[in-house]
Amino acid sequence: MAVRFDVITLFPELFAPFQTVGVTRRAFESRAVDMRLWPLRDHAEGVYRRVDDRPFGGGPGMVMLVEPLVRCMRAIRADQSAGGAPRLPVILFSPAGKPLTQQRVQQLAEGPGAVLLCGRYEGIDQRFIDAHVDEEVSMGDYVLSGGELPALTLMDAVARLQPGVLHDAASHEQDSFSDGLLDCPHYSRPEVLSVPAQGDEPGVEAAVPDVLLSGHHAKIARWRREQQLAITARRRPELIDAARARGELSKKDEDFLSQLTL
Ligand code: 4FV
Repeated sequence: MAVRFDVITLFPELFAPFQTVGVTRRAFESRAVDMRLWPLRDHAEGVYRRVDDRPFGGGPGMVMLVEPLVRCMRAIRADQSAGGAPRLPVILFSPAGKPLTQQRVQQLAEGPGAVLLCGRYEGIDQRFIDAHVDEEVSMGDYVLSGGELPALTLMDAVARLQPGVLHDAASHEQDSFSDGLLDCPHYSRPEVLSVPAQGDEPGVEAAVPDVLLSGHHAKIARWRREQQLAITARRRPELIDAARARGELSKKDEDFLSQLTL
């Protein structure tokens, strides 16, 4: 199923790279991801076509106004209906949202899609959020100037999971988080690296782990799994607990973890 994203934004020009660069270009060209941009300014009225105003109660910054957003939503809903698309949920990007996870990305990748609401300024009038927003999603505990980069991030993560977008379909199955763990290290040519130090820059004198050159696929798979477990246990132990709770750790995994020095 194609995944449709209706993107409400004050800066549609920020979305050009998604359509022309990297693997997401393929997702866009194949219509695996159907992105429709809705410039909010088109739905502003009056001489100044205002989309924001000063906050009641005073304080710095501006707040995005309800009425242009309502008019924009009505246009989106009419377009969804006319195109036979379902009424898609509205996602607002905000530091107050639920952190985005690969599990949520995988759900979105199965379609049918969402309306992506890109805020600017201090944020959006709460009355619009209360009436129209189904889900708030955060990219992390920091503050951006707008929701456009979160929208691009989410669409990128969804697009790369679409059939035919990655050269090797198995690639995303080995991603970090695809099995709830962080990814293992990766190596490529040359087998033995000898890059001399230069000035303050250190050299790199290192070989590729022998097991990766062994051609023994079962041993390679085991080594990679143990690398994932070690990296995850040391950097994000809560992900180990979550995988255990889901019953996704084998006895071999548990035996390895029990002897691992953190
Ligand atoms: C954000 C984040 C974020 C806050 C005000 C947009 C900005 C402005 N979105 N994860 N962190 N949003 O900082 O998702 O409207």
